[in-house]
Amino acid sequence: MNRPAVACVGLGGNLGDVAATLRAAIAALAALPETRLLRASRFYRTPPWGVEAQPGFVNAAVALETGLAARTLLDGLLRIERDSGRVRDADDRWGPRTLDLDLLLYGAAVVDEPGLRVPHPHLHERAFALIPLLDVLPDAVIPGIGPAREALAGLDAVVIEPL
Ligand code: PH2
Ligand code: MG
Ligand code: MG
Repeated sequence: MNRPAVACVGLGGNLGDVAATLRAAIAALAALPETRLLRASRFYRTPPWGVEAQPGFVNAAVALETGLAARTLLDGLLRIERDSGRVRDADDRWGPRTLDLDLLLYGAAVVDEPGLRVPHPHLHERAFALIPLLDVLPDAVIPGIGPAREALAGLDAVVIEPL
């Protein structure tokens, strides 16, 4: 086992029974090898970001302690998305989806490889990701950016409330 890292995963979706999908996804994340669920955030109703003409989302985040390398963890996230019925080819970028799992943070690591960018490149500009992240890691720091709390304070106010 590698030295464990604290990783944060953002969860979201806007098709189907999203709360049930997110609960099942959190159980699947907790069942990944070498991985322990540290905390799960509340579930939030969030306005669509990026492409606005689509249904509202439910978003959440978890903190995991994991011995998996970032790439192996990402493979696990993609497998859980597929198992939930997500068909990536049918998705538009930023369009509607049943389940989206994004690796937001992997300890203090900065990774920029094909298919794997950590911290998530849009994390600091998305209240729907920062608010659940702060539930699970109130002192989260985004490498190269700064405290997550400060990133959130710099964003336009949007209405994001727990379910
Ligand atoms: N995900 C997107 C695009 N827009 N908006 C909200 N509110 N929540 C999301 O999870 C989301 C989004 C692409 O992954
Ligand atoms: Mg996403
Ligand atoms: Mg994604």
